[in-house]
Amino acid sequence: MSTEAEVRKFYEDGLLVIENFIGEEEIDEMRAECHRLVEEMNPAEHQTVFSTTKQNVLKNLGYVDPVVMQSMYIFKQPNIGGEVISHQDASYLYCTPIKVVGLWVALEDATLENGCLWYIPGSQKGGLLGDYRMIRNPKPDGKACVYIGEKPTNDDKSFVAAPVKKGSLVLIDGLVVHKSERNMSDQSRHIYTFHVYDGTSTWSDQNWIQPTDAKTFSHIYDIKV
Ligand SMILES: O=C(O)CCC(=O)C(=O)O
Repeated sequence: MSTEAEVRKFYEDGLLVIENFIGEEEIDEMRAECHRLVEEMNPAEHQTVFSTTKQNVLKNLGYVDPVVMQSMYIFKQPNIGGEVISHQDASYLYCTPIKVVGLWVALEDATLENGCLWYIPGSQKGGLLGDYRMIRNPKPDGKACVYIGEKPTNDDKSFVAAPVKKGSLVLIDGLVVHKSERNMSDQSRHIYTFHVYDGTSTWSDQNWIQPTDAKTFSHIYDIKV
């Protein structure tokens, strides 16, 4: 993200596509690394393997102390890759004030057929809809997490597709409503995503994910590359 126009567009829409964010070599490395992790994985030993310091994207969004609290490799396999229902990331990754962003990197082309992202432009401006949140269950009734607030409903017609080319970065505001459809095609849709909050906000101790001694959250500006 290099121009003010891009920053403005992100604030306006809640989602921004930055093409050619990573190149073929990095894509191949990430795919190989993710496949290795899946084969050999001991989750306690791994933190995110991807660093964004090169393009300092988060500085341009005004993040003072960007903290990575989770990362995911999503395979969305041909014909069987499931849908991700519409949601706001802040329902799951809550902090006050809410300052959360997802950095979603396409490791393959993401198309209408293989389950690209869809989002409601500007929906981030409405705040956390219904104050809907998933929290750690305060009751000892066997469920790890429960939902509080009112589950929002979204009009399917308001969603806009965001198909992108391999190597693109998609910035997703923690409050923008987004989803992805099932992969009904013969092409996989591999992506790597990680979520960041600003360490100047207070991470909710009700969130399902918490830093532990064994696995602390990563402060991006402290990562040595
Ligand atoms: O890639 C997808 O299918 C959904 C990803 C998503 O919802 C997210 O990264 O917040």
